[in-house]
Amino acid sequence: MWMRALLKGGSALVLVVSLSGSALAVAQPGGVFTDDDGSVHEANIEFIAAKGIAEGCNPPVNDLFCPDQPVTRAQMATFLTRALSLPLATSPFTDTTGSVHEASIGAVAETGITVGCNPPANNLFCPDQPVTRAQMATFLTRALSLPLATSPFTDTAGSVHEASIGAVAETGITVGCNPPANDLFCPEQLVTRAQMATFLTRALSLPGDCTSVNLTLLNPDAPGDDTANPNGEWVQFRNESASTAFLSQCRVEDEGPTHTYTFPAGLTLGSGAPITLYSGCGTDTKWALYWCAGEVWDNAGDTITVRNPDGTIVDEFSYDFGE
Ligand SMILES: [Ca+2]
Ligand SMILES: [Ca+2]
Ligand SMILES: [Ca+2]
Ligand SMILES: [Ca+2]
Repeated sequence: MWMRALLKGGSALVLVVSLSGSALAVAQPGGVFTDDDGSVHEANIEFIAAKGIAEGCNPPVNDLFCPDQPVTRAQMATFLTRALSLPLATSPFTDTTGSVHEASIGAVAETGITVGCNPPANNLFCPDQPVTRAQMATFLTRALSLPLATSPFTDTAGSVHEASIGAVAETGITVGCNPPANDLFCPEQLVTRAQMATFLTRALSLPGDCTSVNLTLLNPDAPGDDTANPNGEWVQFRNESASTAFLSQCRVEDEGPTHTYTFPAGLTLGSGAPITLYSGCGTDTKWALYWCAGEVWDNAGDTITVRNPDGTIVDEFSYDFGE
């Protein structure tokens, strides 16, 4: 008997496990890495690799993931930058010059995910320091704008990361370190690359919150024939809040749910930042998304609705330009 384990919302080519009782009942290697075969994290490791978030640890072959290696702060910056499609930026720190992770470190600094490792000066990032589980909780809470929460664990009282640990527990990104009781978080334990893969996979499957996202500009009439130039029509949104918004799975509708665009997993929008949704096809960037639907917005009149993943309307605009 064969079972294909599918990732929720992810790629189908993830993990194939033999459940037969025969001598051939060895776990079949799946995906591109061989050193994660059979790991409880394998599906998530192969998922983030397929998404381009993580690469192997033995370039240029890259058939190994080194799942048990701890994640450094510099690597964490790159994982988060790729997972959330953050714009690369100049690093404000003095100890990251020349690092291959420098622009990603700049990105997580720019978005407020990290503030440095030597408060109050915070001119250092400590790129080679490993990330603890407590620090990971804070990075993810800031990256996803999660609401702070009371920690359900007994070993996190008094930690500066306590409310962030509560936040990642509340959302199901983490479930504790001592199953099945899971009343401990092990805040000082180092995050392994395998665990990071699982945290990121769970984070990317979280629905976003677009409450702070408003429709700000609209161009329903493309230059020339709209059906031949769908990228000439577009709508622009802006994050009106003071913090980064996590837009995963929010929807844009054209006069009802039949024409629906869903924001990609992991999409964030910085405070005050705009993002433009074009009706035609193209490659998404930080500032531009492509619906690839042909003409969407009727020139004479139409309604644009923005919904949270749970269906609630967060913004709606109708126009009527007459004949
Ligand atoms: Ca594998
Ligand atoms: Ca149009
Ligand atoms: Ca036109
Ligand atoms: Ca329409």
